[in-house]
Amino acid sequence: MSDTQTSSREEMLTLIRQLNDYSYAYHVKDEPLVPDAEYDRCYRALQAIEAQHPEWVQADSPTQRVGEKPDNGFASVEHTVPMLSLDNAFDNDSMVDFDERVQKLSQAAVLTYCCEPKLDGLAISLRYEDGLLVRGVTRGDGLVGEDITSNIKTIYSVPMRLRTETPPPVLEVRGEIYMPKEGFEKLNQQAAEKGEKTFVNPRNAAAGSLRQLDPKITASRPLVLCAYSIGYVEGWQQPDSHYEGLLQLSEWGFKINQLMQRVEGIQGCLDYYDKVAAERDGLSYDIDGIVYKVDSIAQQKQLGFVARAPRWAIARKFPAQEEVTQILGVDFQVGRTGAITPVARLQPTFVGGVTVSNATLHNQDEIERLGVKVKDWVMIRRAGDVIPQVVQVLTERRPEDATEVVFPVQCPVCESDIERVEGEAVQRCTGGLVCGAQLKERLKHFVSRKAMDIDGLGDKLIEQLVDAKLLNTPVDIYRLKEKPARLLAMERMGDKSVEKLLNAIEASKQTLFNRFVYALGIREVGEATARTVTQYFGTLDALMNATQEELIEVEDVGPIVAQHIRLFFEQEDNVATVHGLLEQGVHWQMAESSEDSGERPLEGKTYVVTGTLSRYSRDEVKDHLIKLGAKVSGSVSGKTDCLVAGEKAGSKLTKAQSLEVPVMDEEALHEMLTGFGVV
Ligand code: I6G
Repeated sequence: MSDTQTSSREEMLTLIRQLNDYSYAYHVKDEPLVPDAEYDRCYRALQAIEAQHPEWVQADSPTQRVGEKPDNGFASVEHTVPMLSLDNAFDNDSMVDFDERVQKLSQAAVLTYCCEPKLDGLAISLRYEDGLLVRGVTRGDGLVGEDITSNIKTIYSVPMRLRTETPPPVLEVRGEIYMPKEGFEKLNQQAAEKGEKTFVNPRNAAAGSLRQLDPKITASRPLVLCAYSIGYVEGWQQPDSHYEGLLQLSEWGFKINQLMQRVEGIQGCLDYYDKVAAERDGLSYDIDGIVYKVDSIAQQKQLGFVARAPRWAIARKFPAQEEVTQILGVDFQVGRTGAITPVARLQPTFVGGVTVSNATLHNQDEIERLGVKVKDWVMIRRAGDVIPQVVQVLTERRPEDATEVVFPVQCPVCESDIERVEGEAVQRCTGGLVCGAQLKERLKHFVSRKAMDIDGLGDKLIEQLVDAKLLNTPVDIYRLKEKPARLLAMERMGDKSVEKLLNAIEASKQTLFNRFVYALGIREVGEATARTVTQYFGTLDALMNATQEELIEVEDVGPIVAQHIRLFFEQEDNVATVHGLLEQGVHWQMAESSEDSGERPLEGKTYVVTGTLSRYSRDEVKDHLIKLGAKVSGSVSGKTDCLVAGEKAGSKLTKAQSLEVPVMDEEALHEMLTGFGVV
C-alpha cells in the first residue's frame, strides 16, 4: 500500500470511529456532540473513500447499516437460550404474593429487586461475536425466531460493534425495539396525508417496521433499541447482579432505561410502581407496566424457572390504554371556528384509568378511512390526557344492523349550511356568531386562562348566559355589571360569587397585547403566533391594517395564517367587537407607550422557554421577557440567544447544548428579572 493509500485508509478508520461516536452520543446518550451538518460532512467523506476502495469497507461502518433485501425472506433461527415470557401481576396483592413466594424459596429476609418500565415494543435478541454484531433475531415463539439482521442494523441505537477493546467472544443481548411517541405521531400523520393506512399504536408501528422485507423502509422508521438483559455470554465472567450487568451493557454502547433502579423489598417495588405510573404520560415512549427482577444472579439461579417464565421476575401491568367497545351513535359537535367534529358515543368502558363514553372521529375523511359504522365494535385508545380515539374497526364483529354514519349538511345547532373548503379536511358551520355553539365556544376561549383570564366565568355559566341572551359578543361580558340581578338568577350564583365575578371581569380589562389578540380567537392564531405578531407590529392599528405581504414577513407566519388574520379584520362585526372591547376599557401597556419605563434591555434577543419552573409559570416568564423587549420563540435554532431551561427540559435543552446556545436555569432567570425590576 502506498503512503497516500495508508493515510486514506487511516482516515477512513478515523471517520468510522468518529461517526460511531457521534451516533452513540446522539442515539444512545441523547447528548449530541456535533450539529447534523458535521455528521453529514463526515458521512459523505467516508462514502467517498469507500467508493474508491470498496475492498476496505468495514462491517461496523455506518454506511453498512442499510443493506440489500434478504434473498429468501427472513430465515428461522433457534435461540441459543430460549427467550422466556414473564408472569403478570395486575394489582398490589399479586405483587405481595410474588415477593412472599420468592422470599420463601430463596430464604432471604428482604430481597433486592432491579426494576424498570416495561416498554411496549418487540423483544429481540442480538448476537455479537468478538464485539461485532452478527445477528438480530425476533422473539418468535421463544424458541425459534426470525433473522431480521438487515433490519436491525438500520437502527442507530443498535451498536454495530461493542464499545470495548476486550469484548466477550460471544454475547447475546436481549432488548426491546420500540417507536417513541413523537416518531409514531409523525409517521401516522405522513401516512394519513398520503391517504395510506395508519398504525393503531407505536407497538404495531414498530412491529410493522421490523417486518419490512426492504431494510430501506425500516431505516426510514424512527425505531429505538433499549437493552434489558444479557441473554447469553461466552468467555466472560458475568457480574453478580442484574443491575451491574445492565451497567456493563450501557458501557458497551447500549441504551438502557434511564428509570432503571434497584429497590429493597415489596415496599420499594410498590413505591417504584407509583412513581413511574405518575410519570407514564410524560414519557417519550409507551410503557405497559413495570418489570421487577430479583437482582442477585445467584438468587435468580436458585429460584430457576417454572414452565416458560422465570420465577425471579414479574411484570406488573398498568391499566390498559386500549379497549374494545361498541359505538352506540355518532353526534356532531360544533367548535369555536364552526368546525364540525363527529364524536362517537360509546358503550362506556374503562380504559387508560378512566371510564370513557365518547371518542373523537375527527372528520369525514377519518370516518371513511376507518370505514366505521354505527353499532360497530371498535378498538379505542386513551393514552395520557389525549382525547380518546377510535383506532380500528373490528369488521369481523360488525352486527347486521350496523348503519352508515351520515354527515349532516346543516349545522345541528343553528341549521346554517355546512361547507367544506377545498383542500381542507374539516367541514364548517357557516353561521358564524349566529350559531349559538360557535358563540359559546368563542366566549369560553375569550375568557380562558391564557387569553383574558376571567376567573369565575366557567363553561356552564357561559352556556347559561348565552341561552339567556345576555351574552351575544365578548363585549357583553363587560356589560354584565349593569345586570347584577340577571346574574343572580343564574344557577349557583349568589351575592358573593356575582361580586367576585364582576371583580374578575373588571381586573381582566388590564391585559397584554398578545393575550388580547389570542383571546380574539382568530383561526390558526394560537398563543405563540399571537406573541410573534404583536411583537412585530407593536400596535393594534398596525396589526389590523397589516397587508397579507406584511404579515408574511413575520417569522413563523405563513400565507394561511396571514390570510386568516386578514379575513378576521376585514369582517365588520369583528372590528366592531374589537372597538367595543376598547370602549369598555380593555387596555394593555404598549411597549413604546409613555407608561412604560422605556427600557427594553432584551431588545433584539430571542429567548426560548422550556421545562418546568417552580417560581413562575412558563406564560409568566414569556410575558416578562416580552416586556423586556425579547422575542420568545417556540423552538431552538441557531438564531436563539438564550434558552431558559426548567426541570425536565428535554430535547430543547439537548439541541441548545449542541448548538452552543447559552442556557439559563430558573435561579439565573429570577436574578435577571429581579435585576431588571420586572418582578
Ligand atoms: O419481555 C420482556 C420485557 C422486558 C422481558 C424482560 C424485560 O425486562 C425489562 N425480562 C425478561 C427476563 C423477559 N422478558 C423474559
